[in-house]
Amino acid sequence: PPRFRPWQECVVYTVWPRSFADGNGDGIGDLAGLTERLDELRWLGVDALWLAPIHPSPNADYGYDVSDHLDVHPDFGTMADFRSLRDELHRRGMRLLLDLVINHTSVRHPWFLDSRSSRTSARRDWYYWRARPNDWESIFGGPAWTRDEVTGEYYLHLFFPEQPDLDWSNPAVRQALAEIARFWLDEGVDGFRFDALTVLKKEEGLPDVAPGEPGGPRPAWSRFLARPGLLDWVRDFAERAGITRDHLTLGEANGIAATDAPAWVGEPQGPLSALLHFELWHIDTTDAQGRPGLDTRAFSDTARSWYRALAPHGALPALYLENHDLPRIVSRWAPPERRAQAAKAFAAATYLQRGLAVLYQGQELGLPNARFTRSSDLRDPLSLRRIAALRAQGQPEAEILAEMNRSARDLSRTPIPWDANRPQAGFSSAEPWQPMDPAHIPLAWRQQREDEGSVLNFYREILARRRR
Ligand code: TEU
Ligand code: CA
Repeated sequence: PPRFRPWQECVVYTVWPRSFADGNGDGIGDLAGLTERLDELRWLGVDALWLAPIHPSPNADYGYDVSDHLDVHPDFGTMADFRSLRDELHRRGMRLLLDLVINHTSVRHPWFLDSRSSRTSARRDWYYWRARPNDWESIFGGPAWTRDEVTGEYYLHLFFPEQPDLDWSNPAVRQALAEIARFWLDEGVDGFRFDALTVLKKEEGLPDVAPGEPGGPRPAWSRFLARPGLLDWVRDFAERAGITRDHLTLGEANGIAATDAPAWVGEPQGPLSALLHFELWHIDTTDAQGRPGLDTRAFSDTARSWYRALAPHGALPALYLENHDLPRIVSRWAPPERRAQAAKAFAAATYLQRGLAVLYQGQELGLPNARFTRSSDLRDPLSLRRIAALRAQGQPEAEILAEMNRSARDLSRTPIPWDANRPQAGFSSAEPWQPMDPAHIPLAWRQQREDEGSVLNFYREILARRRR
C-alpha cells in the first residue's frame, strides 16, 4: 500500500465554539470551556481541533465576518485563554487549526473602513468597487452588490452585505492575509481551514451572467467558482505565509473535482493537506413513504473516485459528513427510529476508509437535528433572513417553521449536552445563547460514555481501530 504522512490519516474534530462548552457562565461557549473538555476529546481519539472563527466580529455571520484577525472575540475569551488552549492541546500531543476567513472581511474591518472612505483611499483596490453593479446574485441570496453612501459606489459581496469580498488579484491583499497566517503560525497553531477558498477568484472584468439582458440578480457560480488560475493565487499566498506541507491545512473546496485535486494536495506540489469537497451534500433521498435515506451508490462512488484520484499522488481524501453549515446526517439519511444504528453505520462506512477523518461536534453523539417549535429560537442570520423573506411572501408560520426544521444551519449549531443530570445539560450554568434541545439531553456525553452500546463508544472504537 502507498505510504502517507501520519497527519494525513489523523482525526480532526470541528468545534463551533459558541455551542461547545461555556467556561465562564455567561451562556456562550468559549475557549476556557473548550480547554476543560480536552481530556474527553483525547479519550475519543481526536488528534486535532479545527475551531470555527474565534476572532472579533460583529457576528453578522457568527464569526465569518472578521473585524480583527489578530485577536480573540471577547465572547470566547482572551489571547491568554487562546495560549492556554494551545498549550493544553500540545501537552496532549494534539494540534490546533484555526479557520481563516480570507475571501472577505467584516464591513467593520479597518481595511474596509479605509477602503470605503474615499475613491482614492490607499486600500480602495483591496475590495471590488464599481459605479454600476453587475447582475450577480450573492450565495446567500439577493444582489451581490451594495451601494455605499460614502462614495456612491457599489461593493461586491458573495455572502452577506456585511462581508465585502477582498480583491485577491491584488498582491498587497495576498501579502496582508499571509501576514495574518504567519502571525498565528508564530503563535503556535499547527494549520488552518481556509474558508470559501474556491470563490476567491472572480472572472476577469466581472462580466454579467446574462450580458445585455435587464434584470437580475442571477445565480453566478460560473463566474466565480473554482476559476482557472485560483491555485496559483493560493500557492502564492501559502508561500508568502510560510505554510508548508508539514502544516495541516484544509481547504473548503466546493467545485473542485477529484480529478483536479492532486494539483492541490498531491506530493510534492500541492499547497494544502486535504480538500473538503461538497459531493456528499446532495445525496439525500426519500422513499415512496417520504422516509429519509441516502443514495448509497453515490456515497461509495464518491469515496472510490477521491481515493483513486489522490492515493497515487501521496494524498488522501478528507472523510467528513457533517459541519456547521449542514443539517445532521442521522436526520437527513435515516428514519428517526434508526437514529443510533444509522449513526454507527455512517461512522463505520466513513472512518474505516483511509483518509483524514473530520468530525463535527455532536456527530460522535449521533445527535439528530435540533427541533424548533418557534422561529424566535433560531439565531443564524441566514435563517432570520429567510424567515423574513417567507413572511413577506405571506407564508404561514407553520410552513416557515417546517422549512427551518428541514434546512436551517441552526439545526446543527445548538449547545452540546454534556451531562443529562446537570442544569442545561452541563453546557452552561446560565441560560444558553440558544436553547438546548430537550431531545438532546438524554444523548449527553456523560451518559453515553457510561453506556457501552452507545454511539459515542462506537465512535471511540472505530477511531481506535483506524489507529491500529
Ligand atoms: O461556507 C461557504 C459556503 O460554501 C456556504 O455558502 C455554504 O454553501 C452555505 O453555508 C450552505 O448553507 C463558509 C462557512 O462554512 C460558512 O459558515 C460561512 O457562512 C461562509 O463560508 C461565509 O464565510
Ligand atoms: Ca462563556
